[in-house]
Amino acid sequence: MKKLTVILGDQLSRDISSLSDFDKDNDVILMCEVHDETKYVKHHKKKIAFLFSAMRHFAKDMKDDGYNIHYTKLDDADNAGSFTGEVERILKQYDFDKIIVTEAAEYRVLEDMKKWAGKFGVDVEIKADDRFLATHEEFQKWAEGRKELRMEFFYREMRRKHNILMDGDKPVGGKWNFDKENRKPPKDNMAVPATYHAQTDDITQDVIKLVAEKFDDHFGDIEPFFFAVTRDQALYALNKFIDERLSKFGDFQDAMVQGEPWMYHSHLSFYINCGLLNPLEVIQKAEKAYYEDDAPLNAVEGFIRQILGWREYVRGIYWLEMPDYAHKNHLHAQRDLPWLFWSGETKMNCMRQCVLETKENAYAHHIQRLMVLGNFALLAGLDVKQVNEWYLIVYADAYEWVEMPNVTGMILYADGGYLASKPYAASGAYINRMSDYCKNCSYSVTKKNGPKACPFNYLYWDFFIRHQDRLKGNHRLGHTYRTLGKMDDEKKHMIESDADRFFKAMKNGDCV
Ligand code: FAD
Ligand code: DLZ
Ligand code: SF4
Repeated sequence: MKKLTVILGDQLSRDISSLSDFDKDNDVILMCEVHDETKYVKHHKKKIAFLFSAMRHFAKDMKDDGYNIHYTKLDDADNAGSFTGEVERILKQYDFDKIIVTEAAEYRVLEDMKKWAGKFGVDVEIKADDRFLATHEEFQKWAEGRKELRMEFFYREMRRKHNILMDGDKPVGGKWNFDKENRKPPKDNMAVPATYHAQTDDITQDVIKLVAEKFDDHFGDIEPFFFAVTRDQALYALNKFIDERLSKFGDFQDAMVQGEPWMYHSHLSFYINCGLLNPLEVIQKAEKAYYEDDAPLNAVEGFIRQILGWREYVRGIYWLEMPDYAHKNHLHAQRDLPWLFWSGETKMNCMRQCVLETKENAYAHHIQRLMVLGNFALLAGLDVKQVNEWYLIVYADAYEWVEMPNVTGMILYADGGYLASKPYAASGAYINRMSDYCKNCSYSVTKKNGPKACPFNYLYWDFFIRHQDRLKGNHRLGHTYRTLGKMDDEKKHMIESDADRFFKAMKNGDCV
């Protein structure tokens, strides 16, 4: 039997399920760079270059190991431009008895795959993606009958299932979660170790040239290019994180410092999401660092929770709720995404820093995504689809399955509280506490009203006034609405008129 194995750009793992029965003497692997994937949103230039280079390196390594690989480059003359088109083209060249593929991580692509058998009249086997640590069925079963899904409880199940940081059936250290010890504000003159910068080789240089030519009108800087593009390099990046930054990951998980885009985060999401690193190996490396006294429990547990908990949880929600999830807009947010999200031209220093770092690196860490950019999108009532598209474009780790629940559920509360128990709304005081951005800002974080006041201060209250009908009943917002209830009408009027002035200026294209 001759089989065709299709490997997508985020399936760059040698132990991917689609390769488990591969017969080197008979079978063929298809990998392809296709316009449909590069254009369905206008991805950041660095994101395309990263994936193409990682794909080309993966294909080369596999070829060197004797796999028969059919690799289509983007500018190949007969490139059909889509996964389906490329499968059709190769089926015309060889006789295959069967197509094997690991399920696509995105709904859109999986729907296409499901049509291949009918369209081509060939047996198609779509295998589960066992790189994820919870199966679809497990997540469904866990979610069944629950009105609200909460990550913390799911995470405990995952800890038990994979025996991570467990002492028999109890969590190591006596607690499941050490966040009380985490999330310290930044210190002055922090000496954050540099992130890994890989050397570029000829393959990467070719790709950089291609992307600069073909995707000139896409957002983002292509150079300097520093991502790991091979498994060895990604492993090096993982080891560097474990050795140099993991021990402080918990303490400074929420801290933001001007000029320090990477902080003590791992910068591994790109590699995990495209398959160069396996999530379980990353978790086990971190766990080992704890047992060998190389990192404290608050850091290791906090880090592991992000991968074993949040990453699996958002994927579970995506597959449980798609395709309806893509149309959620509980708060009827409809304001157009302002140009400042692309240009970084704003007087709000926190927003400027986060947008410009995103443009340069195709990366911003979680708190920048959540509590600065996301907080602004929530408070300003930005259109859910436009915000989703922006996040899918700008980050090198962005795929819909992980991006959408974080945007629709976590930052915009557009699913009405299915993923998060309350909106992650914050005033300027939070950003001031967790960063040094405010001291370089044109606005004053301590001022509550007027043109010099930090916009987050009045936009915060304007948001809760605007949405009282929907949010007042939320028991986690009791304190917020009690404070609002004590506010006199004059104060509320000042808040609303400041917000109105701000939104009008933003719509006008003024630098706000
Ligand atoms: P670390 O802080 O070092 O965390 C370790 C790992 O945990 C990450 O590499 C990632 O695999 C995982 N992780 C952490 N938080 C989350 C989370 N909320 N959801 C899923 N996985 C998580 N992550 C993506 O991988 N792709 C996205 O498109 C994406 N979009 C996001 C959009 C918004 C609005 C928000 C608030 C978060 C988003 N995240 C996304 C989650 C998180 O911000 C990134 O995973 C993280 O910033 C990546 O950097 P890191 O590898 O240094 O992460
Ligand atoms: C993100 C992306 C881009 C930009 N280009 C390609 C590509 O040309 N070929 C490919 O195989 N994958 C690409 N990807 C990743 C895919 O979008 C990703 O594999 C699917 O969306 C997963 O469902
Ligand atoms: Fe951001 Fe407000 Fe601080 Fe300026 S004052 S950096 S707008 S939080």
